[in-house]
Amino acid sequence: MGCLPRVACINDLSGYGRCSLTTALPVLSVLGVQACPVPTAVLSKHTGFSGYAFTDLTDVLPAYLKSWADLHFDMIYSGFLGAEGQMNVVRDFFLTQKQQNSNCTILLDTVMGDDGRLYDTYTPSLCNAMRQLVAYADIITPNVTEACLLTDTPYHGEALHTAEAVQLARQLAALGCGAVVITGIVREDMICNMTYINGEYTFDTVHRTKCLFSGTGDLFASVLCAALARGSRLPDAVQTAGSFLSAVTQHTLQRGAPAEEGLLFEPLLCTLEEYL
Ligand code: PXL
Repeated sequence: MGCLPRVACINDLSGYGRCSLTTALPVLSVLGVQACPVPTAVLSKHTGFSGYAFTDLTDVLPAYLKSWADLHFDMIYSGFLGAEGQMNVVRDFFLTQKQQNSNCTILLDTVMGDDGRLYDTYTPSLCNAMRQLVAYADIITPNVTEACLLTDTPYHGEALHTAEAVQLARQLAALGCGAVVITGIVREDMICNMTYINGEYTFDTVHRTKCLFSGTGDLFASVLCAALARGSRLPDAVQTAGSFLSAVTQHTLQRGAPAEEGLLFEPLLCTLEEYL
């Protein structure tokens, strides 16, 4: 009684560049959700910048998560993994939390790449580890690039016909997750996020800006996570995330910020609750 929704956030800490934990923590906090970070790697700046320093925290994770065995989380939100060896410890954490609380929702943001390319530190075996984790998730949020990677589908851009998107979602669901949200499907001047649950799908459509900002997927998944932790249904949480992202993207463009700075979400954080 009296507790806030509590979420374990498995993700990297990038000191510069808005992404991963530096996005997830403020978004969850501003919506009144307790965010508990599990850092998978520490980077001086995200991998889109040159010359970043990278420390893999695989060796830190077993003791870190073991010490959390007596804690209960309403959700686990997992994103960027530092190395293939993190897969087993993350999977075991999913399983122990589910055992303690079958209502614990596991949101797996299958972070691997964007715009047809893998992120710098992602190897084929790390992608394979991500594919295996999908079976333990309630909800996954791949972008089009990641949906293609996970299903071994040739990538031909972010524009997908409905039939192609449904086919991808069906194949992703067959990997063993509960629900699939394919993000960033391009339709002319619109962006669609598709929610697929038990063979049923809905598209949420928002205005598209042509500029690609780094960390967009992380902001989407973080808002989605916070809305779900606050009790929203999945299609409503997708709508909340899509609308907020659209507002933040337009704000960022208006300010003329360079794309590598990512989305300038800070000035709009205080409005996020209005999107629920
Ligand atoms: O936005 C995804 C992401 C997360 N974490 C790190 C990254 C990226 C994308 O470049 O480099 C470290």
